[in-house]
Amino acid sequence: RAAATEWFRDARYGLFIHYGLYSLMASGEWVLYSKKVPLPEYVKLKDQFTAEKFDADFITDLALDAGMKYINITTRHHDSFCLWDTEFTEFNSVNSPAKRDLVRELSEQCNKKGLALFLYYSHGRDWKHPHAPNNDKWGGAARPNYDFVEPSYKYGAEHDLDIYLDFMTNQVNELMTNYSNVAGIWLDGIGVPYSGDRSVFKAQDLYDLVHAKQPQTLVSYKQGLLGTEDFLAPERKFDKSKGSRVPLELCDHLQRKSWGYDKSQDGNHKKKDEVIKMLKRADSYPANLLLNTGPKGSGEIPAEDVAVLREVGKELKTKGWE
Ligand code: FUL
Repeated sequence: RAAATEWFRDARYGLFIHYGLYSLMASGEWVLYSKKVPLPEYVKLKDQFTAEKFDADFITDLALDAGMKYINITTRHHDSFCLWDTEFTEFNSVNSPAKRDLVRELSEQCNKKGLALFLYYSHGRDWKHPHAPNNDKWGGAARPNYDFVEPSYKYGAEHDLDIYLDFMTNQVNELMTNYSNVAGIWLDGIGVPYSGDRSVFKAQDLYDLVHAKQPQTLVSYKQGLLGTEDFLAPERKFDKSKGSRVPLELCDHLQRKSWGYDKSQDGNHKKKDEVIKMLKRADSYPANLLLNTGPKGSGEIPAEDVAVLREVGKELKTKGWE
């Protein structure tokens, strides 16, 4: 892992991809929560998920043109929908009209072209799994604040976190088994804002499992849950005075407000100079920049993002990083 860590320190720039059922609603990746979309309605989006323009060959070429060294894709965001062939839930892309394992497609292209692939996995914030953390116990935005009791959610005595932890362990194990050369597991977790005893998430067991399956795989848990993560991955900023023993990665988006595609932001995504500024800022930490694009429902990367990523790549090639 030491070599992987050194590689990561120098990688500097990666492409983050937020893609899922929410992309079809074109209102950002938190739409289920923010619009309190009833679950039976939301899950129907799966029947419209065709991903006909999701093109791993194109995406990996774009990342290379942009001067990036790696890609990170949301294998499963807070809405629970999985982009791979998982045996632990039917709520996945293979079981949709797309009938495709998008993680496999991306993994194959990345391996072929020498790009590293990181896998984003929402750890704990899950708006569909019956046993995921609930608002009563976990506070904050664990579940949508429906005006009714969602019948599938388990509350009170029926709630058993271990069932959910086992589910997540099985899924992460599956990702680590099905795909080779996994560069990183990027856990986006509810554990970070949680004020109680963090050991309840049994995260170390999960990290150990990842490392046992593929020793080179780096693990992060946002800005750090236990302090044993291989790198820190806070959003946008990090308190430099804290210092960091492990590499840092800052993530940010090309849209101005959200990670998942939001139609209302069309035409107003960040421009080349803003991206260069983000890169320089990240470099000054030093940190990598994980820059996000949100493909449309069809899987197509917004044309304005394609253009900006290529322009930045060109500038990096001609002027270098300084
Ligand atoms: C956050 C999530 O809630 C956002 O939707 C996004 O995925 C960001 C990178 O991490 O915790």
